[in-house]
Amino acid sequence: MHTSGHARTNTPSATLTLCELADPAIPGVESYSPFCMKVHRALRAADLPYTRRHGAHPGVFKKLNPTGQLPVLLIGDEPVADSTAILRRIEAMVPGSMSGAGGREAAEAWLWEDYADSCLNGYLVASRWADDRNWPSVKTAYFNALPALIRAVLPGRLRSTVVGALVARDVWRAGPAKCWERFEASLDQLEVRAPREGFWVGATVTAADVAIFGQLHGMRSPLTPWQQGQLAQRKASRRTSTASTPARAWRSRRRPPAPRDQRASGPSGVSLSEATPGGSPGISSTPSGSVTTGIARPSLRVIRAERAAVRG
Ligand SMILES: N[C@@H](CCC(=O)N[C@@H](CS)C(=O)NCC(=O)O)C(=O)O
Repeated sequence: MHTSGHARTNTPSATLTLCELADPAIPGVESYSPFCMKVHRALRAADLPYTRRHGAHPGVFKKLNPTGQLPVLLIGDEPVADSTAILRRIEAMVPGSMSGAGGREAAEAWLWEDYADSCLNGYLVASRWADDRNWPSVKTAYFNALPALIRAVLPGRLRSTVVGALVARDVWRAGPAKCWERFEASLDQLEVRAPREGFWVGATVTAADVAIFGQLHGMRSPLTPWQQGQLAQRKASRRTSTASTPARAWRSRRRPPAPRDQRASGPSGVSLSEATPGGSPGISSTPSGSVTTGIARPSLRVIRAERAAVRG
């Protein structure tokens, strides 16, 4: 039964298959790819059941996407590449699921989505590929399965290319200290921008929530402990009671069942409400404390009390 409250049109009779990289087997992290994670959450927000297809590297799906990138969503046999295009198709299948109430709200949602995919993604890529503190664990996680000879050469080469691109994008040009200073300033601004009620741009989940979540949550993995710590600090500062919150109401109203293969694989059985509900995707804390992802809205009353205390 459809429970999300969105009016479905053009719902595909075709099956949906998400082509992606391996599941890292970390609870609540379906993928190390922030773009794949974003699509997981978008499909779940829209109540669209899907199955997963994994490849060892993005090139495995090159026939489906000539740019060689993931994710690709197969709608029946039709490949839809690029997370933004996929979210647009989800919106077409389930109107309102990604664009909210439309008009200005939709415009805001897609602008924030672009901000997450470009600006926040720069920090995520820098944290994994450029930051010397994280590179050893990233290298192990990404490349350990390769034959020794390839492992000795490929990671370093790829790293130089990725860091070069980060410099060209001005993410890493002024060096690590400046990059992480800007990152912290961005987190401060996002936290101030977080709405007191509802979701990032309105009363329902939009593309903004899933996109911001994908990038910030991608920095909460053990691969990037310092960045994880930065996010956790904010989470801790807003941790609250288990009182009923909009997020909890949303969860009971809208949580879609996990796809069959996800239930089987375990680690992705985390509810979307941990991922996207309003307030601050990726910044504010979960009210229950039982959730590792910390995105659900805390009690507004407690936040206000905390803020008042800080100001005092
Ligand atoms: N704009 C694309 C970006 C996707 C992307 O960067 N995917 C990465 C995995 S996180 C990838 O496939 N990288 C391989 C490559 O760029 O060759 C989207 O939104 O889907």
